[in-house]
Amino acid sequence: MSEQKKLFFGISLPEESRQGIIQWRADTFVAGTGRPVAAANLHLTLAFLGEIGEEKSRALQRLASRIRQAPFTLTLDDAGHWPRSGVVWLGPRRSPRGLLQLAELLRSQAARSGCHQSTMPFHPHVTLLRQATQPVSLPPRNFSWPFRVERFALFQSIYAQGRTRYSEVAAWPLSQ
Ligand code: 2AM
Repeated sequence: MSEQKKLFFGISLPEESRQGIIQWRADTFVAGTGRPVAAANLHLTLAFLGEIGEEKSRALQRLASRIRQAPFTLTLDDAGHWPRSGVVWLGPRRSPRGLLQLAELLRSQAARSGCHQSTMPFHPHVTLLRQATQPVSLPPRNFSWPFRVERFALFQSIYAQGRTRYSEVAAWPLSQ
């Protein structure tokens, strides 16, 4: 059997937005609120695939390469806390149609290939803090990070020496 890898489709954030966000996070949340996600790991998941083998990964990459969609602007201007999963997140108050279409397509292709998809509605988010299980005081919604999304990627989640990092396996441009 081929080696299994933990994979997901997602969008990475531009370096400038990442730096702005981690500075804002440090200024906004008191130390000990949770475990901060490393700047390089800030991303938005479109479709989680879980542990899959090479053959399924290649089939999903072929399908992803055929997606024809225009770029869109994503504005991170909302924040929230999910106490059960211990996640503090940033997301858009209004999701661009292009983002929802792209996630819907990737999620349905994943489901048809046997990758279980959560029955919960897709809630686009960038995880900022993990293990935040105590009540969190959320900041006023006076922040906004807009950026252009011109590509999406398949990432591998690699856990080594107590750290998780996400490595890009392949990426595709958004262009019609
Ligand atoms: P999270 O940030 O909300 O934890 C890599 O693990 C990425 O896949 C993370 O963005 C994570 O979301 C997401 N992820 C992990 N397990 C998942 C699952 N079972 N369903 C949906 N997304 C998942």
